[in-house]
Amino acid sequence: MRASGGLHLDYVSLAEYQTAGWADVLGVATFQATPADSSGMDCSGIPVARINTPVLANEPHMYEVWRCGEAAESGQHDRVSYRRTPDMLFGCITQPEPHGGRHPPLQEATLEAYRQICATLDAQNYPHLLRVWNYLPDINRESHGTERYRQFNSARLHVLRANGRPIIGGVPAASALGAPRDSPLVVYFLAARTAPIFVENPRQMSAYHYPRQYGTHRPVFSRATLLRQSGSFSLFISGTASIVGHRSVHVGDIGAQTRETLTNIQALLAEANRAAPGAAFTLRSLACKVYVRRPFDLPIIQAHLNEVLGRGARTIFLQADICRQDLLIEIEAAGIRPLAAAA
Ligand code: 3EB
Repeated sequence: MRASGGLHLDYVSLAEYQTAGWADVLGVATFQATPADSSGMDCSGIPVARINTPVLANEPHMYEVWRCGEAAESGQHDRVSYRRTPDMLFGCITQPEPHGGRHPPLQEATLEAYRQICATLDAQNYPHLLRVWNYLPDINRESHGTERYRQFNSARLHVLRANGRPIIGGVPAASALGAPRDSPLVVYFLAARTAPIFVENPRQMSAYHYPRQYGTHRPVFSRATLLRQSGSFSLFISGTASIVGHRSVHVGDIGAQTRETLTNIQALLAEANRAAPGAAFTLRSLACKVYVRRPFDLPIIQAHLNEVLGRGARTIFLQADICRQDLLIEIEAAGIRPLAAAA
């Protein structure tokens, strides 16, 4: 996915990763990382978010590589490793859960991670969070009387509000998935100096308005964000699932959940195309990351996706728990379209 001079995204295998050029890489996320990978900064100064989710269907180790098409500069702000261009910053933080503290351990880790992210953005002057990826160990487990995903939501909302950032409306696109027990919390993100357009899905209630039954602290994310920059439109679609309104639908039916998820993404694409005239985002122009709760569902999921996306699609499949127990699949996506197409 390459737009002249602008941002682009590739999913590559270990072999491709090892032979790739580095000059314009902004940041990397690795899935089921090899033991040789280390989180934080790798030897070439590129920030690497190391996530322990098993890779399904693709090669065993996959690399999500964000390139910026220009020279970039690396840095470290406390625990946040980052790399930046004049317009954009990629950062990542790995935060183990502390022993002790006023709040449950995952909540403490999330408070710390988001404080560090906000401090980095303030110090480097990239005010606009575009996209945040959150990987929470054991996301569905209850502890201290609440589900760990809710502990995360409480901390995320708290820090963003305390930092003077919006908690409804102008909030980043996001994903929040499970990681294996005993993994650290890993958060990586893209931020910009230009504000994005915030896109909601007419088929779904905005997550920041969800009723309290999903937790007293609402999930702070937009369904998608759209950035016009460096000759292209970049579209970041949040983790999207089989939710209509605020309810999970097709409980227990992986085929129907997959179709509903794709219908939701289609609805978001229609909204994005209204906001970005001429960009003509289509399902086939996206790079997709598919989170699968139960590996044995993969053949059904792939059959549906092949129909809609075509076989050549840039798609990776990861085993991960979804933040609601009744959801079996979640799909996130990114698309980059040259502005020239907007003529
Ligand atoms: C949903 O639509 C499914 O808490 O950051 C998707 C994307 C979901 C992001 C988050 C949660 C998050 O509510 C879950």
